[in-house]
Amino acid sequence: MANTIIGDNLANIPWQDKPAGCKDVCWRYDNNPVIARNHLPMSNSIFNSALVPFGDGFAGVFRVDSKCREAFIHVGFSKDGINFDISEERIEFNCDIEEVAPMIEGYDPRVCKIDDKYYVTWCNFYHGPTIGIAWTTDFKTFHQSENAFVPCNRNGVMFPRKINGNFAMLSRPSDQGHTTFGDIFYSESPDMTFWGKHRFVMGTQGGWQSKKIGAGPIPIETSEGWLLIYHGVQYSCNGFVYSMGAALLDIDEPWKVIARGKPYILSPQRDYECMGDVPNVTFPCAALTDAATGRIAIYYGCADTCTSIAFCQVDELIDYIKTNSKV
Ligand code: BMA
Repeated sequence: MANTIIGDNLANIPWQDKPAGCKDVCWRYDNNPVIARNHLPMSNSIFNSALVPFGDGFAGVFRVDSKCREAFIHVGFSKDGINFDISEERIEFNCDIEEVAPMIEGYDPRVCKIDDKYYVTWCNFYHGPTIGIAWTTDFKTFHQSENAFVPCNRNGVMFPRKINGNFAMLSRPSDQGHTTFGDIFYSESPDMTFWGKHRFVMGTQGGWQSKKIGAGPIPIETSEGWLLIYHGVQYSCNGFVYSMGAALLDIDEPWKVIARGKPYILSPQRDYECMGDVPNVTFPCAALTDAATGRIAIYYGCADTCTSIAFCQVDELIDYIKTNSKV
């Protein structure tokens, strides 16, 4: 089969077939959102969250903004990837590094399994936003490491295996505020502490991705390269609009872009994507994949308020990127 996912099978991936007559490459779960803003009594909103297969179900890290409007990361579990049991308490990271330990804020987590560890990366605060890192094996105890970069940086997204013998991460240098610029960069580390070999991957283009871009889910290894789903931002008279796009990166040198879809794959169009605390935001942070069928389920935050799922098929998505590519 052409255009295949290189990875595990996931028979229990949440899935709905593309609706008859749908002409889009990516389609929404018809019972979105799957996590409501008031899922927890203390939550103002739950969005931009990440999920991985764990045991016979799923585990994840969730961005929960409280009714005090403070953002932290909470752990959660799901049997089916659709119904969630999320902790009311934020994760207390074990950290013996005095300068890193105080958790002032944490948001937009990703989770990446490498060998027997699940690495969580998130937007941490250390004199500005930067990339926090922790690992767990059981989603009970989380060990926090050094922050990856000096501030300001957001959207740290790890690759699911070492590249050239090193851990690898995408990130997006930013500023203290609601950054009006942003390109995706690549870095490597031999030990998850010292990061270097920084490479430019890709920058803004026209239209929906003209203001800034940032990596979304953990890149998906395919026969055609790393499949990167990312967010792109346009500045309109109503403020920022966050859509989703996709690109293919070279397997051995992932800073080299093989193909990049010029049109978006999903943009804020439904009421739950257009109305909320920050209108017009679709922000992908995780993707489940099934190598056997080529199915992909994307988890994305909606309007900085709730969490939804969209589906696509790997071969169709890769064809779409290649046919509509502008590198
Ligand atoms: C970014 C982050 C995201 C958020 C997005 C849209 O800068 O704060 O958490 O979803 O803006 O508000």
